Amino acid sequence: MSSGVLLICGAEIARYGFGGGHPFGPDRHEAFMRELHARGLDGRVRCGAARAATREELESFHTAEYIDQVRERSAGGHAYLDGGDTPAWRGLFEAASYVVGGTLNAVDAVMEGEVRRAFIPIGGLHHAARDQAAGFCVFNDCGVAIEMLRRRHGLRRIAYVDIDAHHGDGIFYAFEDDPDVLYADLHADGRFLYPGTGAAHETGIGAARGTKLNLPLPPDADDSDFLASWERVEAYLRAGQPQFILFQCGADSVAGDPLTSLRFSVRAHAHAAARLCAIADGLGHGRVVGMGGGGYNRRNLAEAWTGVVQAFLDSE
Ligand code: V1S
Ligand code: ZN
Repeated sequence: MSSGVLLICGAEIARYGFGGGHPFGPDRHEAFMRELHARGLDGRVRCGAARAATREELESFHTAEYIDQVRERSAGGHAYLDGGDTPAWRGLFEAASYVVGGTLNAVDAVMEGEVRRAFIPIGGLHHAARDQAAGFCVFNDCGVAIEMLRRRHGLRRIAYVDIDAHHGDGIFYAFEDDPDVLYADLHADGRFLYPGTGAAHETGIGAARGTKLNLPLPPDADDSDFLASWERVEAYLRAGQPQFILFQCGADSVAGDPLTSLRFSVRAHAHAAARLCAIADGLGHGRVVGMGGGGYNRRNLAEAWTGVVQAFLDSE
């Protein structure tokens, strides 16, 4: 078994974001990289650049019509891809394709045994649907990763774990009827926060009925609420025995985020990362890929995500 942690970073993914004071600004990558350097962790990880996802890879999750629409609107600029959260700009199609390619690089490196863990800060774009942009998310890198883990790497049971403050609706509804996609999501109760979904009774449909774990929290939930729900995530994963764990570790669940009112400390993110590594190791494969997700307070995202990378390194 190989060791080491791969970090996908660089200008290709840093460009993904929106200017003009939008919360998902392109400065988020730099905020994270500075903290990684300040903690001396940049020299302890292997760094890799992202590549652009191919059309075929994008089509594993998204519809051809939607991909064309993103290309056209982003070439034209100046329009929203959704109801007002996700502005199009010239170059957005390419930037969004690099985020997907970066997550696929991370997944491929883990599957090829080069590393056991990998992290991509500008990834985890969990709101994009197969045919629609939503909530700052153009292409759903997590969804493409799940599809490619199956098609390219032949895996069947894949776990998606999400502690971003917002419910991961793009993933949840895309795989709602698939019992082999394990889904565990801690988020602020949808009655109080976008996208309004992810109630506890949403456990999957059809063959997957009763197999998904949505854990909505009160809008001001703190670390003790997090830990109580997290116990259920661990039990769920141990019972489900996934062959790969994707971890969307949005830092907007940390106290002080301008978009949400959850009050986790950054210790929650490090704890979740450490426990996921222990679970993956216990299952005999050790495969964990972290994706940064949301987080709009720059200090918080820098501390939460470096905490995740530190936990990945400590688990080696
Ligand atoms: N929550 C929240 C939120 N805040 C904003 C927002 C704030 C300032 C801006 F200049 C632009 C947008 N939008 C929202 C949400 C979408 C949140 C997406 C989170 C993404 C993630 O962290 O989970 C993963 C990367 N959208 C809404 O609440 C919808 C509106 C209802 C309000 C905002 N207007 C702009 C569109 C409609
Ligand atoms: Zn979020």
